[in-house]
Amino acid sequence: MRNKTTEIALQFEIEGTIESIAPMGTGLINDTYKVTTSPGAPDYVLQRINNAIFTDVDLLQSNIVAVTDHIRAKYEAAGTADIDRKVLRFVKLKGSDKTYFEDDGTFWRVSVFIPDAYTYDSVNSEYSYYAGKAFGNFEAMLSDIKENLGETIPDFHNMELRSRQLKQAIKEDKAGRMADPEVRALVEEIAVYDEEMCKAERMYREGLLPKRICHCDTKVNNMLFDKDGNVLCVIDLDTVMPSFVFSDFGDFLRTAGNTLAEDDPDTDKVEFRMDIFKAFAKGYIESAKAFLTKTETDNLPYGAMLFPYMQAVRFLTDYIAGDTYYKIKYPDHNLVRTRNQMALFKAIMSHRDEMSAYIDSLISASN
Ligand code: GN1
Ligand code: MG
Repeated sequence: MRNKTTEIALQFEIEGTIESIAPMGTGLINDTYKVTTSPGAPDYVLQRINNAIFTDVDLLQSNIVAVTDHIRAKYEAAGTADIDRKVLRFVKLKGSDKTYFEDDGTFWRVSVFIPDAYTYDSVNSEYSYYAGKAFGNFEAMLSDIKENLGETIPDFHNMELRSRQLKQAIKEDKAGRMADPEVRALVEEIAVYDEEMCKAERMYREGLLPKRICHCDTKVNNMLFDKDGNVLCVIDLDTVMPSFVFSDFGDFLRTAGNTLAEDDPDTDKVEFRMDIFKAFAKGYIESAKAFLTKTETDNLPYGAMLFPYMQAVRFLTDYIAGDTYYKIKYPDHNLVRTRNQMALFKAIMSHRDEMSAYIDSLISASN
């Protein structure tokens, strides 16, 4: 008897015959499988979309198709080589234009697997420079997209909302975790920076800060490199939506700039790697400077601080609410993640002036 994932993969217009389907990836949200087919046919990536989080799968897939079609058209117009390695391709259902399959309340999609491509959980400064160029370029390519992209998770990176959600979780205390003095201490510490960290939303309301199409999940492992370290493409496009440029700048540095993984409990060893910051900022500004405003570049150091802070708020909210959002491997996982991200936030904050001086030097060198 065929198993479930095979049944589902067969709903899509895939080539060849399926030889095996095995779990892959380390995402905290969706479930991902590699579909290996017979020699000669491409392999595929099958994903179960977490529709508790992405509640509008139709909007999600139409965003992704709009983005990948737009990027593909740009590469075609530029005569770029190897386009199928530089932008994802989502496969349609048999006999339909749809790129997702619904099965009894679960939602699935398939994209073509890009062979000989690598993801990394940490990178050196050389790779960070390429990553900066790639994410700046991704935003630049999407700056003239005609389709109106919707917010696949409304207010995803809105710090004011994340802060309200934490307050709500504290009030409800569903898992009874507010009794823990450490949790209360973390809540107090987070509150100290709340107003300052919410400044992007205020600047937006005052008309000082634009929203642009951003990737919004620029974790270092959401980028594919070839064997020589060249960036092939950006993956995990679920959260591509209008946001502040801080999203992409900050989330890359949150993951690549940390000396530890985001859930490493040894938080005394958390440091912020300024070599990674400098290389990434240089690459990013080189490819994004044509559209970045002065307010945006002046606030990039704030963006670097905002993301570990926001992530700490989100992890702690989930811990207090009883671990309903992020996949966890042990009971305190979200608490450990919170500690780690707060340590990183403070480490980044201590480099604030140095970051600003470096960004200023990049901008003046490019004028
Ligand atoms: C989630 O799906 P994944 O693991 O790449 C999350 C990000 C967080 C990240 C923390 C839709 O990303 O926002 O930064 O975990 N994605 C969503 O590791 O919430
Ligand atoms: Mg991911």
